[in-house]
Amino acid sequence: MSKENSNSAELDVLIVGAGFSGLYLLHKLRGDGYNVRAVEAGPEVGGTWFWNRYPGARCDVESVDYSYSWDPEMDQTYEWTEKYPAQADILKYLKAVADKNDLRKDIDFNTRVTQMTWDEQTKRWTSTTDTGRSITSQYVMMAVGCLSVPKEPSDLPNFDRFTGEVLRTWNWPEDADLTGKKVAVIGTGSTGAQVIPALAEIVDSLLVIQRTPNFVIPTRNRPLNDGELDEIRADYPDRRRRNRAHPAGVFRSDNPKNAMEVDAQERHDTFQERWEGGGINFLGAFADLMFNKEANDAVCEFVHEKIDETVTDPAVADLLKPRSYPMGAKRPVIATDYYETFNKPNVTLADVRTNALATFTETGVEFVDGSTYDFDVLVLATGFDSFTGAFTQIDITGRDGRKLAEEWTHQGPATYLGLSTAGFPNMVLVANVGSPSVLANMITAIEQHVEWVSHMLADQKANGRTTIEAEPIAQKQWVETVEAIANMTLWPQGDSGSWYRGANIPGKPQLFMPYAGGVVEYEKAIDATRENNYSGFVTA
Ligand code: FAD
Ligand code: N01
Repeated sequence: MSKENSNSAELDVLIVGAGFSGLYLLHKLRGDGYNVRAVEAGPEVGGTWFWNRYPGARCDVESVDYSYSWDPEMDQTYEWTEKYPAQADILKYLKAVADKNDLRKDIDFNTRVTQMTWDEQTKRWTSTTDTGRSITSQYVMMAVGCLSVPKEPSDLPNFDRFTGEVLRTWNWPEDADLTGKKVAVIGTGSTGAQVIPALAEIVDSLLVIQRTPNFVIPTRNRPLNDGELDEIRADYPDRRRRNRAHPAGVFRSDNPKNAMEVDAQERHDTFQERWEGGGINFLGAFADLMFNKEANDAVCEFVHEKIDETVTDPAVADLLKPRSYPMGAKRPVIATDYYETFNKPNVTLADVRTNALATFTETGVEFVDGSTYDFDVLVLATGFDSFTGAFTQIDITGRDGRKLAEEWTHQGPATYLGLSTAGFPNMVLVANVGSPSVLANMITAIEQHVEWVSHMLADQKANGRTTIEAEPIAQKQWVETVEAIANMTLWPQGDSGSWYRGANIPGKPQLFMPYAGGVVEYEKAIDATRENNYSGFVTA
């Protein structure tokens, strides 16, 4: 049972993070009867959807699917208003979940875990926070997020010289008003492609600093029609089942045909139809788009054609065309009016591959050709230290003094089934490296993990066991499996600088981090190990 005073606590389970993962863990494990608490660095629940408040922020999974499946009552009553939810709508939903289930009383907000140490004698973790708390627990659940630590702007030349305002998309001030200002945005990934069109509507001038162009598919967001939500509600249980049965964790009407088996006209018509429909369904146009280079070349050509059709200045259109990697090797971007934005008279594209950014100045930037741009506000949409960042920023000491940050910074992350890492007993990773996570509808991936954890903890208790940890050999094989599956696809190919493999951070070890086999195969793997008395884990 728990003992607690203001500066210390003794728990069965400590959860780090109160986004989708942490909230469900808290609800589920509390319901299972454990003495459990969560700590959250931010002042509110929501994780990603609390921090990323930039104009235009929106999810690319449909709202009715980007929500928990474990509360049928909420499925029947929650009023989603748009096909794809905006950041504020998802945050509102998560606040409603927290309130309905009275989760806040077991969350310490504005509290960052800075250190975690395993004690081999007591078989418990001691976690220390930046508020001076010391929390011991038998298990720690790392619900810290794959995309929760921003990339530092240290690779921007003389960045510190700029004296204007700097805004970061991952922690956007609620009161920021850029109306009528001269603004520059660095970054044209999923975040950049959402914030750029939104800002272009209100600012005086917008300089878009692009390094690697992306394939940007139109979202085609719209309000939910009258009666549409009722139809979905009538079908919700089946809809949830279909989502769980699709490798992407969300049902997509995938075309079973291969792109190169049909003639050029059918290929084009299929791409066109999917383009008009918008969203990630575009990726289901043909079965082999991520497996066959020729098929991928065809879809790249189609998107290039769309860029030419949309962007009036041919030189700008040319710079917007990705050429150095297959579509999908970098996370495809879903956004509204992205290419159209470059026709606006107040928008200028600066491509730093053809004209490098030489230096920041006090008032803006200078490029190698000597041209300069001044602006009042710089927006950083430069991405994240993905997967490992939230782990390596905590001083985690496992058995025999092993330091997780040292191991993962030099060798890269290693896990068994994306759930556990050898040398760090009773530390569970949630929807992060080594599991489908970002290659799926993340809510499905999160629910798989939380359910598995709930069973695992019950089994440990029933078997009188106190520790569980990845076996080194099983871990090595899983890392190789994750890499091998990725290598069967076009995901790891080309010069994309993708955060999927750490290539966006200078010096970060490069290996493909998410499991690309899909949530269905993944669920079979994690269920199999459980049914096999936790094969691949050392339990005691
Ligand atoms: P997070 O939401 O990242 O929450 C982790 C929490 O842990 C954070 O609040 C953080 O403050 C906290 N934390 C981290 N370290 C510590 C520490 N040491 N101490 C205390 N607290 C800590 N996924 C999709 O499936 N579809 C989408 O359309 C989609 N859109 C996205 C858009 C953006 C802008 C971003 C950044 C991500 C998007 N994702 C999307 C991925 C998204 O991160 C997941 O879908 C999901 O929200 C992750 O939930 P989580 O709880 O695992 O992690
Ligand atoms: O980050 P990114 P993001 N000089 O890493 C550029 C999810 N998400 O925040 O490609 C110049 O993709 C960098 O250039 P390059 C989604 O999973 C989803 O946009 O490295 N440029 C790139 O253009 C997504 O994939 C939604 O050459 C520099 C950009 O910054 C993930 O979050 C919305 C630079 C970073 O792009 C991350 O997306 C938003 C430098 N020194 C996010 N450093 C949905 O709609 C970096 N860049 C679902």
